[in-house]
Amino acid sequence: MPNEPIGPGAVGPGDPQQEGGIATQKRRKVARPERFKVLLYNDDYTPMEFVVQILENLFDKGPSEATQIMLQIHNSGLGVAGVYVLEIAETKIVAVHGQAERRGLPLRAGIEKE
Ligand code: TYC
Repeated sequence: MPNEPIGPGAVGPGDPQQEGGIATQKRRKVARPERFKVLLYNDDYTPMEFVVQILENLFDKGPSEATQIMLQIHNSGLGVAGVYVLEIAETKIVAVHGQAERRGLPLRAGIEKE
């Protein structure tokens, strides 16, 4: 039902749709876009400082949160760097791999539906 009135109850006095000439607002169902976790994986060669930098620069984490996430990855094998709509998540992964490869580091990122 695309054009349900927003307010409760039937059209009547006080209903925005009855207020002649005033733009009325309709409820529209907008699908919430699916979101995806960007994961970082542990390895034995990437320096901890590099992972913290990636988390700060690409995933907008502060220094303390970036360090926590890096340690979580180091200790458990993987961690969530951020959650994004698909196109942004994919772009972040390309950026992680690009920066790691430029430094000759094996750091890998992946994606998982939230
Ligand atoms: N395990 C790495 C080390 O000991 C650190 C590291 C953390 C690497 C997180 C990758 O995603 C990673 N230098």
